[in-house]
Amino acid sequence: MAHKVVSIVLGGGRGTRLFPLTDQRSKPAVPIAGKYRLVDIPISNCLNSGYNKIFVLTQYNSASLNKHIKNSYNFSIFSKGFVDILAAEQTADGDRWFEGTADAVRRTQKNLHNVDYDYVLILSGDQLYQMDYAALVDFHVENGSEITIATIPVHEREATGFGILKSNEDNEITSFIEKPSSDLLPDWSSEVSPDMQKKGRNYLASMGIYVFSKGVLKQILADNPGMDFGKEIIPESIGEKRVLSYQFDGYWTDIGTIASFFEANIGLTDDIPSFDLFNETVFTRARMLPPSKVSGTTLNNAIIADGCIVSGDKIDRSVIGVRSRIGNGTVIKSTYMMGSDYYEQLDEVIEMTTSQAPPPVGVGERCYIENAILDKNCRIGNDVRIKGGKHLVEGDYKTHSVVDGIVVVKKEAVIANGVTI
Ligand code: ADQ
Ligand code: ADP
Repeated sequence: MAHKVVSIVLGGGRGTRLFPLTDQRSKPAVPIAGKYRLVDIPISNCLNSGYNKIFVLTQYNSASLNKHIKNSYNFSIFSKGFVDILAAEQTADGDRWFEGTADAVRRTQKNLHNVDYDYVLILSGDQLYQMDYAALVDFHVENGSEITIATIPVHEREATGFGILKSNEDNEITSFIEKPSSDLLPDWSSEVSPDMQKKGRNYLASMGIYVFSKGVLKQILADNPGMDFGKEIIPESIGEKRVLSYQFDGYWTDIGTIASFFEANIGLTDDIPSFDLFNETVFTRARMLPPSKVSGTTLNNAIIADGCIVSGDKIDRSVIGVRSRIGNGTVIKSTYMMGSDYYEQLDEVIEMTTSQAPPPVGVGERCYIENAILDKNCRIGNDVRIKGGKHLVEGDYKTHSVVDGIVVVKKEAVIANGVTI
């Protein structure tokens, strides 16, 4: 049976861990996989699960996010579906920012009044996975749960970054600790399947995906002043409410840091990728772009989005985003190039390459680029060499940042001919 569900996507706090990608845009608007935005992942999971009443909560609204949502998600008036953005700065009761995930939901609850629902599905905006939420909600209803947390076994080395829990044989969660320090970890391992045990995934982590029954969420948010689900609301509900664990065994990864974001994007180019873009539809804006044109380039595990003009020498284990232009003789390895928002006309490009003007949008001729993320609309001249790695000094520079050895060239950055990073 289809249950009445409203989905709330936690679109992002300050997004500092993804800096500089979040310097000029809100986290949900960060481009992934060459043609999508982060927010398309949870929204697509909702739509593929049959849930089309969706709020996206974000700390600050950006023209880019609004435009994306408005142009991507149009529902027929008969479906009553919507994707609405609720930004912290627009709330009437003061201009206080959302102070945490529970605070964000608490302060947007009034927007739910006009929606017909029995269950609230709360989702994170910075994870890459495909999941049928309808199975999760069915589990919640069939087991008489009040709060259900989607969980996944994780390895010890990751466990300190998650909420870790223990459950009994009826899937009831008996204890929960948010991001335990490593000295506490030994007490928190669980019995997991032999397959997971073999992989060393002995800790049951919260995926930050919650189902609440309507009245339960209302009551908790009224009675518990906690600002965060992970720090206060969830641990304090254990023993008070019926809180169940719904174990997920598919691929799931957190993409809230530059390193994990980079890995997730490059991982898409694997022969057998963990996240399969060819499986369920990931929805996004339908752009009417021409097919990509490639000349003289050796392509190896390359994902090339629409509207690109590529004449480089070699592209290896890389994702090349919409409208990318890559010049003759250029080599690109283990790089996520996000692409551009617009084209320059051919005569403009010729003018730019023959004058002292900044280089045209895209990557010029004879460049070597490795271990990098190139944000949208950057202009990289000819003979530029960018090679990320541990040898580089971490930090934030004018045109780029170095984070975990990955060079992140900033949006709209101009890198002149011959520069080496
Ligand atoms: P974290 O991801 O560290 O842990 P948090 O920083 O609260 O928790 O973020 C959860 C999601 O909400 C993220 O998508 C974030 O961008 C977003 N978010 C944070 N503050 C927000 C705000 N004020 N307004 C809107 N969105 C906001 C959580 C749980 C852990 C669990 C992991 C799984 O607390 O228990 O293990 O998720 O990734
Ligand atoms: P991002 O994708 O990096 O978040 P935005 O979406 O905020 O960036 O801005 C990109 C938008 O700018 C695109 O939707 C595009 O339509 C628009 N745009 C169109 N023409 C130009 C131009 N000449 N220069 C810059 N932006 C342009």
